[in-house]
Amino acid sequence: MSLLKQTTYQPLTETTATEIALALNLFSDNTKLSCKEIGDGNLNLVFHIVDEKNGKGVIIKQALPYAKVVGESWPLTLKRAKIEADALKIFGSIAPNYVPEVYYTNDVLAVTVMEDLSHLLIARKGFIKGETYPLLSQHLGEYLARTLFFTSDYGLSPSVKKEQVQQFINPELCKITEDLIFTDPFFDAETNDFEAGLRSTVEALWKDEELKFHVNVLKKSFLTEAEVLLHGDLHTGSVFANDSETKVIDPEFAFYGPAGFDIGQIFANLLFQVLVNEQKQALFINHLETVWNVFEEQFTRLWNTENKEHLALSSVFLHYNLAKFFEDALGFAGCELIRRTIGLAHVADLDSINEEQTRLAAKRKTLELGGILIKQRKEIKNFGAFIGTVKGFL
Ligand code: SR1
Ligand code: MG
Repeated sequence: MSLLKQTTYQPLTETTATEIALALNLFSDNTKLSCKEIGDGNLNLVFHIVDEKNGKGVIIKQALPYAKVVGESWPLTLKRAKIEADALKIFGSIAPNYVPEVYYTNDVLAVTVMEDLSHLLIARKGFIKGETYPLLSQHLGEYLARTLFFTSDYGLSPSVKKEQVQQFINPELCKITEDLIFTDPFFDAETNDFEAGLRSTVEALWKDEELKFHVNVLKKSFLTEAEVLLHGDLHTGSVFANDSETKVIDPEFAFYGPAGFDIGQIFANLLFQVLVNEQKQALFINHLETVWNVFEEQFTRLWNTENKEHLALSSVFLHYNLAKFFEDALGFAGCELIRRTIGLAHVADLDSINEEQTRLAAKRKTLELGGILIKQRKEIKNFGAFIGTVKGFL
């Protein structure tokens, strides 16, 4: 039976992934295809299939029934493939320049076939190699403004908004975030992973009651505020880029949550470069500023021109929302800085620093800055004050 008609899940191999590409008529007959599994993320298989004659390719992504980063002992719903494909379609309709095109989905096999982005590089890897991607922050600011406005109560009709909230109930993936970002790094949890040289700093963090209060407040916002459809895992490993293009991938953590969460994850993942990339600090500060300025400017334009809620057309209410997004983003960025330093899922920006004392010093800075952003987010009223705080660590 054709794989595409199967009624039970099976993990793909390079051979069966190629069969799918052929069955979907994505390539001309009799052409020679090559296929390689290239997934290096924490959760999924990713097959890159290329027509050897003309170099044209597709990506076949398949969810595994467990978290690859840990192994089969951590089962994980296959429904996340549908969440991801549905989110790609919605984000693609709102921000087509910044999202890969989806060609085909299969819920039984938990498969999404999509645009080949192999001419681009994962932004985090590019940064570590020395790339700077001059347009990345302009593009991310626009992506954030469009996706966060057009999925909000101000960009959707009330009924469609509620249908989408329901469609993107994503309990298992949200639980991962609840645990790995908002809970485990703040006590002696088994999932934590940090170097012995950080123990005293980490133990001090576990005893910081003020910090834990604020993390609880942020976690409550994540649990309860269905403001916008979030990507939900918007770090620089979820962004493909080159000097002219930017594409946001992997929204399997998508759900309705607080807008500041996506913005905060972008802030934090750019901050890693600000803190570790001494030669390019100014450039990455500039990226941070551009993300926020473009987001603010374009969100404001959409608010004033596309708003579905007549009563909301007030500059005071717009500024109330923007200030809330900014404050939340700082807090969520702080949580991301901390969890990527001592939690289960690390970032290469820090871990690839070879010299131990330099690496530990960088990690102490991300922990301290994370704590300050969480605790002082209400006092850091604007972008200038945010960068002033960051500069205290350079
Ligand atoms: C078990 S998943 C670990 C992390 O990888 C994903 O990309 C998310 O960031 C998650 O927290
Ligand atoms: Mg991912």
